[in-house]
Amino acid sequence: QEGARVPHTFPVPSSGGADSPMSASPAPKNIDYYSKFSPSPLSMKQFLDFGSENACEKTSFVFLRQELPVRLANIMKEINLLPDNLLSTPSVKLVQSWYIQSFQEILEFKDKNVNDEKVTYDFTDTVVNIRNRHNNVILVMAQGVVEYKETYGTDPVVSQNVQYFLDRFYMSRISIRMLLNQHTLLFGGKVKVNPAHPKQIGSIDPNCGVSEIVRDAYENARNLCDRYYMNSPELILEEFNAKEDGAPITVVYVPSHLYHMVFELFKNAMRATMEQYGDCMEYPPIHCRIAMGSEDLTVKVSDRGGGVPLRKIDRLFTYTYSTAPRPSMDGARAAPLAGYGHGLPISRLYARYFQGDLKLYSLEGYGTDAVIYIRALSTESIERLPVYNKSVWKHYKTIHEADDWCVPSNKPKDMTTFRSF
Ligand code: W6P
Repeated sequence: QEGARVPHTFPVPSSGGADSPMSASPAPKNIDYYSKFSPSPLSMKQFLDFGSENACEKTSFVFLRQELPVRLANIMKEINLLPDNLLSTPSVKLVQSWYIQSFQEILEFKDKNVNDEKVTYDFTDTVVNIRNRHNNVILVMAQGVVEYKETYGTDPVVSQNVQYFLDRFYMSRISIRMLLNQHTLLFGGKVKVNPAHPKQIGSIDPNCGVSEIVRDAYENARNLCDRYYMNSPELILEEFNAKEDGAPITVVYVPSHLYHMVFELFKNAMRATMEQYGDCMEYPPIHCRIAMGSEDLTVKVSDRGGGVPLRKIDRLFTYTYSTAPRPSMDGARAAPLAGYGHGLPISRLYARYFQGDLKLYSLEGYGTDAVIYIRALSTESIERLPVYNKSVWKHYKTIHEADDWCVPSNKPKDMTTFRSF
């Protein structure tokens, strides 16, 4: 990997943080070192192999004590490229201190003996602690964006950089948590099998039943909808299996990721429907179509909630747009059904993580189709990971020049100048 070696100063958490003094820490040098490696994307098959009979905790340990510092360092170098105003918010500083702490905890295992059971046991313990330390990262980063907006307003260039950064940062986080989860689920207990999901390999279900997850997500979204609106639209679910006519559609996938995405789509579809039909007693149902083809597994959620004009679709995926300066929620009432928080952009990252996607197609005045694309073949389901290099640096530091398209004007042009008579 050819990386841009740009001079940068390593920020010292000004508020002290809970961690060791940074001046005595070898972290910056080690971050530089590990950030020069590219992360190694794993395929579904490789994840499953870690859970198979012949794989062991030692193999996973040796892989993770290298791969986790690489993934952490790659994204930590990118945090340093954020605009100073954002980098210096207490929220971003706090998140940054968590990354430094976790990075150092993993490095402790660098020269430890693989065959010492105490070492591998302590490692698994450290992995659990790291995962817990980072539980609130999304919440705290969202606060950082709010703090920034309240202080500096919204600048389109900053907004674009924040979008680019958070998409990569959250994708990195999804991937790191996937590694942490697989390790603890496979090696954290006495046995590899999870009693609640005996057929899963860690968090992966080799026969993930799509319609079950869709129904589950619908029922839970419907519960929220009923509580908030006193009513909810019905679900019409259809399956089209082109691979095996009539057979239930299954895929090698992480059920919790699929659930997260469809739950988010149902909440949005329900809210649009309920807001569109006000106090009517009847609501148009939400359609869900699941199709299995040779390349794609597609899940489409369609509502008749009035749709969104094309001009406003991008906003639904924009972190700086959807982070409202704290919705004034009166504590007595339930949380709103869909917060326009970071739910949609993060759902799209889950889809992209294994080479899929999430798209919205809206017909303003009618309704919206939200579509999740998932790779049908597990050989094509490979982690999509951000890497720190020169072009990343360019992305943050390029001076944005004038646009190369005309600005549409509402003012009618004075055509008299062109009159030919
Ligand atoms: C809308 C807006 C939206 C976002 C995501 C999914 C469905 C819908 N429907 O009106």
